[in-house]
Amino acid sequence: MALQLLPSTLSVPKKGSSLGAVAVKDTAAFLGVSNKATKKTHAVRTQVATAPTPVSTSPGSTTSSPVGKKTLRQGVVVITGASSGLGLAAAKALAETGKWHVVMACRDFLKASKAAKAAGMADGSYTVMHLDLASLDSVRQFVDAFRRAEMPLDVLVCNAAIYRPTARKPTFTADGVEMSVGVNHLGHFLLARLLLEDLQKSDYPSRRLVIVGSITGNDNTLAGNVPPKANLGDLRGLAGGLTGASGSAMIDGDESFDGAKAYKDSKVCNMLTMQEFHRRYHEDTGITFSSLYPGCIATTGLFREHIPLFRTLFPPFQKFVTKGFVSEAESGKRLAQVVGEPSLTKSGVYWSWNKDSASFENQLSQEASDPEKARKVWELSEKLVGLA
Ligand code: NDP
Ligand code: PMR
Repeated sequence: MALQLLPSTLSVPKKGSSLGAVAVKDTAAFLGVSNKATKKTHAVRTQVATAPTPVSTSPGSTTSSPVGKKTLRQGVVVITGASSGLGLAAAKALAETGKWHVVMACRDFLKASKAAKAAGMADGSYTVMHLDLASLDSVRQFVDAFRRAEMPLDVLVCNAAIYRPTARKPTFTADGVEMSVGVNHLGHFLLARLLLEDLQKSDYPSRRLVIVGSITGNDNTLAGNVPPKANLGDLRGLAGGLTGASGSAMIDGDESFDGAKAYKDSKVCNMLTMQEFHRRYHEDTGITFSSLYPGCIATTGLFREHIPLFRTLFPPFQKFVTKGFVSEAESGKRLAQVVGEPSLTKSGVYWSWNKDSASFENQLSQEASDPEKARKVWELSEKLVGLA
């Protein structure tokens, strides 16, 4: 684990406990890159870390032009799972604008660093920080490390996911919860709940929490009707902790494990969580809560566990038959819009794009928009991550 490889090399400024109400372990995996501020209009603080790549930059919270006129400072966006696919493409698209400093929150530190470099992201436009969503301790450590790095938080993107379509048996997170729901939903749920207070503190004009959803969790579409269909049932499995050992590893309580369904169920949880955040916090905080279906990015690492034949046929099938295919670069631009476009500030929306790549507010399926289910998922999730 990156945390075991890197902690002694770290030198992140420590802050008082005022920033965090949550008890966390004093371990952080923070590594910086580059040291050059690029845009005159963005005040950028430079911070030196005694890590293998020694220097990182982070945006300051105040800005003013030489004539004293206020200008928009560089925003800070945290993207989970930015080491490949959609997350990496969005990180690149945002960093390239010069308007965003991207915190790549990744489980494999070296992979993320290499991916950023290979993608041509400029030194100083991003920071890689360790986050393993399969461990609630790691989530809390990430929050602690992020706070000690003294960057503002303007936008959080919950993007990381795993998909285990061929798994016949469940695997489990460090906390003993079925892996797909543990990583895709519960890890993000804790992360978003903890970082909400940081989003609230931000002085950025449009603060956002984006949770990536998917068409395959929506059975009001053809794609969402491909078996196995998402179905959370009465949530009895989630209530039982998804431990598998003493009960079910599936949210609906089904005794038999289905990796593809577990993924789709987790996506329903993602979309329900976004809406519940909206209902609970939008009015009081002004934060925009949104989800999206970025299109079918059939070439990403998400399908790494699928059978080879699927991986060969899936991209042409999506390109030429369903015509739902999008490139990683295009999907990255879409997610970047949800992060920063002034026209996409509406809260509670599940964004999609039409064939001309124009965004529109999409309809969620009945289950993925059921407020009662969203409330129950929220309350059960709180218990499972130790917030209630
Ligand atoms: P990728 O596999 O390319 O990216 C997933 C990312 O999540 C990787 O960076 C991966 O890290 C990271 N990740 C996995 N497990 C963990 C963990 N335990 N802790 C931290 N990070 C983790 O897939 P995509 O880019 O396709 O998926 C991104 C999002 O897009 C997901 O939410 C997915 O549900 C959604 N989506 C994808 C679609 C598609 O067609 N591909 C369609 C609709 C939605 P690592 O690099 O180390 O493996
Ligand atoms: Mg699907 C318009 C039709 C459409 C779209 C947009 C998708 C997207 N898919 C469509 C149709 C079909 N798919 C049809 C008709 C079939 C039966 C042949 C089909 C099959 C299929 C499989 C086996 N599709 C898949 C799989 C997967 O394993 C992928 C999945 O469910 O991953 C969870 C998948 C997907 N199809 C999509 C998208 C976006 C996916 C990946 C999804 C995701 O991350 O949610």
